[in-house]
Amino acid sequence: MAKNDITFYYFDLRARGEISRLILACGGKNYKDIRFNFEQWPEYKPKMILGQCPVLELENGLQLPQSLAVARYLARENNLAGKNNLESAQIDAVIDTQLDTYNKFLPQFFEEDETKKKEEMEKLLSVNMPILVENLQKLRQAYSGKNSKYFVGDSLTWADLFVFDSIQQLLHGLPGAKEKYADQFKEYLDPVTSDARLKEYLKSRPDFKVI
Ligand SMILES: N[C@@H](CCC(=O)N[C@@H](CS)C(=O)NCC(=O)O)C(=O)O
Repeated sequence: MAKNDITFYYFDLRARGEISRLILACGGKNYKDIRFNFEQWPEYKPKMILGQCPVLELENGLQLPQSLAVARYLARENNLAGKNNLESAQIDAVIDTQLDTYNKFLPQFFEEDETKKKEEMEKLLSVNMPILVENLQKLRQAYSGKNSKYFVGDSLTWADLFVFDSIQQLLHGLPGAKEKYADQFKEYLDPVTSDARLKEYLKSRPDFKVI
């Protein structure tokens, strides 16, 4: 590994970090993938610009926080952010639509009130997931190129990677989601799973730890 590689810091989880790892894998560039557990976090926290992670540290030491700012930067650097301004906006619309559900899902892992958590998870399954299915279909129909298997235009973008990652997390972490929705999301997962640039990373990445 070259001395001046960029460095990506995040917990040894997928959660808010995996989208950037997927983009980096797709781009094929070397980077240091620094993963830590909750016990090790106090050692890293003071070194992170906002005391939070994920953080991308560039070759010159500059730190970028905020998972989506990092992912968007990496997507642009790796030609996964659309061919023009309009495609970039369509990609953002897909991602924000996915976030409407994902941002309700992620905090449940920190919810200590088990009754509340169960209620929220049930609501996600029966109310938010059907809306997500419908909204993703609408956007895909409107933005995908003719005969394209991708969300926007005719090539893989970080919208495909984001939906792939977020759906995998939901199918894994939301009780009942796999049984109910796996078939409906298959067409969004397949183009990513079969992308040659990602095969090695998807085969070798750590398995789920909670999410
Ligand atoms: N809006 C931020 C949220 C970052 C965030 O909440 N990070 C959590 C992990 S997912 C964290 O650093 N927690 C440890 C802490 O705040 O000490 C982003 O999207 O990156």
